[in-house]
Amino acid sequence: MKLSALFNAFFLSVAVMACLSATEALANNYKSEYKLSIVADAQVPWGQGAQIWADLVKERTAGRINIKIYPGASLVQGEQTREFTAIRQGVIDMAVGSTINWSPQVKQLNIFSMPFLIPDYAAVDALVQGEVGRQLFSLIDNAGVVPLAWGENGFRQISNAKQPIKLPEDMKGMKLRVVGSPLFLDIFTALGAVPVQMSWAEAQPALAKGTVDGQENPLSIYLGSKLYDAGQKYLTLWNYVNDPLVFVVNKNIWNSWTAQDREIVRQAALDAARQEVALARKGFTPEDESLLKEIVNHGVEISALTSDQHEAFVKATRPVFDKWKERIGAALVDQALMDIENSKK
Ligand code: X2X
Repeated sequence: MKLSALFNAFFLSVAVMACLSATEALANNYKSEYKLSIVADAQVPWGQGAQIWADLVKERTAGRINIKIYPGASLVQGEQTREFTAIRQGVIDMAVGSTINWSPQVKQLNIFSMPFLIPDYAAVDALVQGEVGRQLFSLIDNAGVVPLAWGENGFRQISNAKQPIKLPEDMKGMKLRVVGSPLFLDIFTALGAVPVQMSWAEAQPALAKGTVDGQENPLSIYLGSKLYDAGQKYLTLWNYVNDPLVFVVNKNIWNSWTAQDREIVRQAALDAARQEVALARKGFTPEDESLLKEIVNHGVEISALTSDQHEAFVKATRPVFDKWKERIGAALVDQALMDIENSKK
């Protein structure tokens, strides 16, 4: 063999070895499956958005990152207010999570559950895409979880099996299921109802059995979970809080990926989130009421509030707003109020 051929063979084998070690590094660092948690069921927009993210990532990484979705908060045995801690600790690799469920750990996330703070979609967008969203992402990041994109569960509307709710007195003594997040106890206690904390997994059978009278959730969840079949025949559209979702990755998992793959996962989260928000709003807007009509067709009585009725709810929950403004941080709440005001212009 000529010397040059020998050199070529040598360089080739070094190159092959380098390639192999890169593949091995990938094989060693990358898991065969990444567990992605959602609290909702798979078929609602929240679950569809998670699936879109998983599919985009798989396609764009040529299968290097393979994500499996675990609905119903099953990775934390249904205990949805433990989800954030489980992501931080690495029990969960990734999630599309509700700000409500993570607010016990990151108290500023309660801002979206401030009663009657957020009037419409323009206001939601102004908050999550603006300074408030940036500050919340940096708090989530400081808590050890990498936030990538904002999605949406939706405006939460109240349903019950007893009677139409148009004023606070209509819910007096009503047993209403709420998520295990303290702000919700305060809101419904102030309104004269009896809030009962339980997970979403427990809530669905409890509603069907009539152990509780009502619940509050976005219409996509109401419809997706067929709550009209669980006796929830009265629905009030009051837009009292909005429930954004956050697409996140555990920090160690994030750091285990190459820079190129991180960028792919981030971009896929942004793309999936945009589609998810559109799905969550579809059929429930003044331009397209198709899903609202579908709910009516199931024999549900829908109430919208007059401005006086709306005011009665705002007034009754004002002390709760003031108390939680201090807890969340007055500066952040004032920033939100300013951004919402500007979104009206
Ligand atoms: O538990 C709920 O109500 C749900 C599914 O909307 C959340 O996870 C916040």
